[in-house]
Amino acid sequence: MKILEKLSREEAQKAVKRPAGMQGTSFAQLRNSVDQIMEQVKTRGDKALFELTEKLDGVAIHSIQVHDAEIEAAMLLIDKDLKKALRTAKRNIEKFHQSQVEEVRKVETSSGVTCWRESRPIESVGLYIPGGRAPLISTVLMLGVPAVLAGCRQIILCSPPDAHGQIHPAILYAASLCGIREVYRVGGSQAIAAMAYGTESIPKVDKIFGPGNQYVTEAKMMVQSAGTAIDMPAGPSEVLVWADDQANPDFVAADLLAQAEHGPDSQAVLICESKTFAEKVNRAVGQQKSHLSRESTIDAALEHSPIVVADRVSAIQLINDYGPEHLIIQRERHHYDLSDIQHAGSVFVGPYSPETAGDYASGTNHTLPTNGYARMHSGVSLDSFVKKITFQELTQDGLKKLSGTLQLLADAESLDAHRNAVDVRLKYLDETVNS
Ligand code: HSO
Ligand code: ZN
Repeated sequence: MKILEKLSREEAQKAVKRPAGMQGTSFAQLRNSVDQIMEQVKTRGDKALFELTEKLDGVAIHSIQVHDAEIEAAMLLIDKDLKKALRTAKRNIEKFHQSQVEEVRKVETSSGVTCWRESRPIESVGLYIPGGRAPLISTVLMLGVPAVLAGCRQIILCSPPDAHGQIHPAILYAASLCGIREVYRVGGSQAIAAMAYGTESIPKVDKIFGPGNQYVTEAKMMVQSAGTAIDMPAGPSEVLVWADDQANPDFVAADLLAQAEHGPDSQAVLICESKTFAEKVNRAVGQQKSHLSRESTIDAALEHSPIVVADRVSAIQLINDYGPEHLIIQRERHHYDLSDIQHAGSVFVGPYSPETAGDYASGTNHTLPTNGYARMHSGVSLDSFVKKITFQELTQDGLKKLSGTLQLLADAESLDAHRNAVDVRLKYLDETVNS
């Protein structure tokens, strides 16, 4: 990794600039083909899904929904230790997300005026789980667990079929562990279209969750502007490790590599205190990498992943300017203050908190804002699956006391029907109390 020293704030920002995604004509082409796919699914439903799956995934499927018998069969294919690991992960994720349930707090804002807020589940949600080289089994839990805890009435899952028309058995197992039985073998932007518009087989949902490639992301952006909610705009995964000279270079290198294996467009940035430490990490990266299977992906990712040598003040500035999806702090306790961290998706504190823990099983959610969106977005949580309704109740006295304020504001906005809604009540109270 390239080591950069003595950078100004602007130079540092430039050094960690995320690799540009698709632009110009290739982006226009992508948008155009997603647009066509969406239109086909919208107008021709299941028929289009069968055709597109054959054309794009290269497999002729006979049914879109995965049958119960297939789910049962998948159970038998999973190793018992993997089942146990998934159950452990699920338990921790459940515990942490359960703790996010907010109790209802009634607040008397002024005498006789009570306001409160209650959560209600989003009725129907669609979870998208990418297939491909690495089946994201853990993402099933990260989305399924909070959806079930929130009480969503309908939870469906779409994932692309493999060359035999099957969904990876571990994905099916994880889904059924969460209690999700409605699984569809459809992937790509056609899956997003199906969940947004509904087809004969796939119900239309209110909100779509889950990661995916550029086609999936573009489709999610399109349905969002047409009225279906989405979790967040997804981009390539990223990590920023902030280390001091006392950190273990092997740990730091391992965390950078774990991120880099996600994809050639991933980014793994290190901020440290000295060139000597940076060089140690570079050596450790080289050593560990040679034992890893995705060496070429890692190499591609590390191409745009620098090591920035910076003091504490500049480091904090750069972290907050960048807004990393994952921030790992490998510094002695007196070398950082968590309240300085303003923008990050999820923070891993101390040498024994690798991102891998949060990716799989510590309990936090791994669906996080990328691409600097941590500056204004949160990761997926229980809140992502509910919406909140506000309530209020005013007593006779409460309304009387607030009436002057209401009347004045209604007058100021020249909305006399608003004022009237207060006046008729005051008049009624006056007449009944005085009679
Ligand atoms: N690091 C990814 C999540 C993940 N890692 C899934 C492994 N499996 C985005 O937070
Ligand atoms: Zn990961």
